[in-house]
Amino acid sequence: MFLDKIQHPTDIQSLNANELIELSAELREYIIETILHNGGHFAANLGVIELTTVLLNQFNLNLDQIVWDVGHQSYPYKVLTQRKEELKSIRNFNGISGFPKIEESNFDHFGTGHSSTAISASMGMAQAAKINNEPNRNFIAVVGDGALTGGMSYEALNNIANGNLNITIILNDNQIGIDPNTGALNQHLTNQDDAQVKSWFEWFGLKYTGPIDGHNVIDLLSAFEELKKIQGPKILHIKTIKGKGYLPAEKEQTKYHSTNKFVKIQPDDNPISKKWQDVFGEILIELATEYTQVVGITPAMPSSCGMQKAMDIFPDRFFDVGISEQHAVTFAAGLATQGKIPFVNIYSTFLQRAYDQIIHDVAIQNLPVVFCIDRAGLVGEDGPTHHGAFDISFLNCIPNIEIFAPKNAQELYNNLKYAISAGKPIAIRYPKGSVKNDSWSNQITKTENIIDISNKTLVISTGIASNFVDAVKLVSSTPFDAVHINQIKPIPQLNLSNYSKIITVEDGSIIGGFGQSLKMAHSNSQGSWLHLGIPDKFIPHGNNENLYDLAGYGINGIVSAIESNQ
Ligand SMILES: Cc1ncc(C[n+]2csc(CCOP(=O)(O)OP(=O)(O)O)c2C)c(N)n1
Ligand SMILES: [Mg+2]
Repeated sequence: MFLDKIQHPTDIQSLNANELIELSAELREYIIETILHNGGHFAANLGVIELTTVLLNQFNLNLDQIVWDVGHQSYPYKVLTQRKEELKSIRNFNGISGFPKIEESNFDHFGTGHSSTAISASMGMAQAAKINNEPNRNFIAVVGDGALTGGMSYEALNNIANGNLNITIILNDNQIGIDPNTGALNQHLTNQDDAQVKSWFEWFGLKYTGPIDGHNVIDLLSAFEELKKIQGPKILHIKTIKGKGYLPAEKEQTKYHSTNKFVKIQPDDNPISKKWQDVFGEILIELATEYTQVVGITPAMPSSCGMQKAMDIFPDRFFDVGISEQHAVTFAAGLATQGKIPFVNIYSTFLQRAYDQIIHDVAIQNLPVVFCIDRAGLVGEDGPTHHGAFDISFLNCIPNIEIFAPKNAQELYNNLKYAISAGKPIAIRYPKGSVKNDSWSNQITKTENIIDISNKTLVISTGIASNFVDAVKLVSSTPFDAVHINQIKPIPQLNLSNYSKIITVEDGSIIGGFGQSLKMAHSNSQGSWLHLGIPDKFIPHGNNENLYDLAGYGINGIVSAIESNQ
């Protein structure tokens, strides 16, 4: 057993080829066993086992640094860098993160989670080393073929030849992202246009090596021996198989991208309820059937956001544009100028990438783009890089946009349908997980914001936070009035004159969020205000129930806010 003997990653530097092959086999077995049991990103990790062992054999982590793009494939690296036992707790509350994280380990040299940052980050590191006159240090960016489709990668490549930096890009070409990749780059990679791929990278000023078999330790070793002799920026193109060594994952790579949803055997908290993205996908097909102007865009998330079926039915009107949130939004804006009604579906956390496009291309021109913001609010195990904490706050200050937060499937339908005739930008945010009431009809029932005045305390909530408040009604010994608000912007005017205490609850950042804007719109109300939501800190990863409590707006937090004397 080699795996158990590794105390420090530099121990791997002394292993020979056969020992590295053995270590890889042990590592693969350990990852398969642990992650199938615990859940987590799966297939991508199996594809980089040999790469990881060889990288740690060839480079010296006391000097050299590695940036894993997206970072969902960093599990083997975590195991080999003193976190073997901790892998068993990966993504759990108080366990290690599912992504590289600077505060977790000295060997995590740069935190990732969102894609296409690795080339820029390692260029920054290499530039600093150059300024510090440290010519012997190597900086390595491991980038997937999916991550290479993201705009930041191109911006970095455009600068990479400046300054002769000591940087090595590893293109981990497994010919898939979560779903099959799209676009010209992917086509060249898939068609194995090796000469074209080589000349494309050389055109940016990179020395190109490859493609080689990324599961062949001997080939990897000799490629690195040669690469290390080359000064300046260079790229090693490796071909790998996502899910390598676990046949079901090799066969169904999308399904096995992340295993907690599919493989792990655990009772779902509400197995009969549909997921928000599935309800979204079904409503989208209904609306696209009824309204031919409806078009749809997803940046690289067709399965996860529920748009795949619409893409299959309407291949001319629904588009997967690859990891390109900025392009997705401006592409939608262009479509909208021509009378189309684009439904652009982007997770809250990834929409952060397209902030200027929302303002400059959509809102200023008051174009009817519908932002379908999935995974809004806390997302559990993926943690702070993926929590959808900020969308209400960052959209609230943009003129022309209306913002909605449905609490159930009917409201999601109402909001999506309204967006078709609104004639302006609409944002509809909904969370990860199951929908509490997952049926809808095409008879719109309008939410009236009626408050049945009978108590001194009023709880005002939006989105799924209103479901939390419904649960509180069943357990709180102190009576209170409650109202659910579906439309966050423009914020509604409520009659609050009866209340001495007003509590707002939202699954989003307090600063600039729903509660604060409600308070601002009711500046002459007499009651005291208390805002529950995500406080001014980054919430860690873990089970959402724990995280809601930690953030203070879980059922316990709402009950104690109601019962406190303030
Ligand atoms: C900015 C951004 N958009 C979307 C995602 C969601 N996402 C996570 S992994 C992934 C696919 C990455 O594909 P690739 O780089 O080829 O890695 P592989 O899983 O194939 O190893 C996507 C789209 C993300 N992490 N960041
Ligand atoms: Mg890939």
